[in-house]
Amino acid sequence: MTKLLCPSMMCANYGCLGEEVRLLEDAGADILHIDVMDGHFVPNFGMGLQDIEFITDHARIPVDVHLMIDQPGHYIEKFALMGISIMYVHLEADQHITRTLQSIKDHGMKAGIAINPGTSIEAVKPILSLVDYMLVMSVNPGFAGQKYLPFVDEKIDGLHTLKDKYHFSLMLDGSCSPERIKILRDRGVDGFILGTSALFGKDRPYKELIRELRY
Ligand code: S6P
Ligand code: MG
Repeated sequence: MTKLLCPSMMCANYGCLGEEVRLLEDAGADILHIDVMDGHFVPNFGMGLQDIEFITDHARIPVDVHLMIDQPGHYIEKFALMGISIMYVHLEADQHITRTLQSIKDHGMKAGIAINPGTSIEAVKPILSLVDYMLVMSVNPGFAGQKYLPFVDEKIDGLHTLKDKYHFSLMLDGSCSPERIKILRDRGVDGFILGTSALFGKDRPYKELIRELRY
């Protein structure tokens, strides 16, 4: 299976967001990744509903939202109406995670669960049968441009062994450099969120960078 390459739109140039979407699609990106932060679950803000709507209006490829907010279940209907394909909620941010995951599916979206670097496999295992996409954070959520936390590798190996039983795609978010993508693809990661480590701020065309990341 080819890996999923998902540009993180919080790293894009907001001055020409429509053009950025077009260039990323032309470059062969698979899914546009939108980080949503409430200044409470994580110490940062962004992106707003109007930004998300702008992107879903312009995009021809699937768009996901990564909700780094408390009580993400309150926004399911809104995101479904906007045409979001995958809704990631943080295990640590929701008191009723199974209800939220089921409701995401009932609204026609794919259910994604995100876990912080310090959250264990044991904590997420009971709900894996409800999950379509499992997003492992390899940096503390909230900011781009951070250093990879190497202890997360062990969790990736553990989740890899559970993929066949529970049928989810294993995704990685945080400091996904070209070198790391190569190594972790062979260790069972299906998709990578591309930020400043692999794609943005490189002064090279997205098309070229994404072509190189395919191999
Ligand atoms: C971080 C957020 C991510 C970042 C991405 C940045 O909280 O969820 O999606 O935008 O990880 O990538 P990089 O390569 O700059 O670390
Ligand atoms: Mg993210």
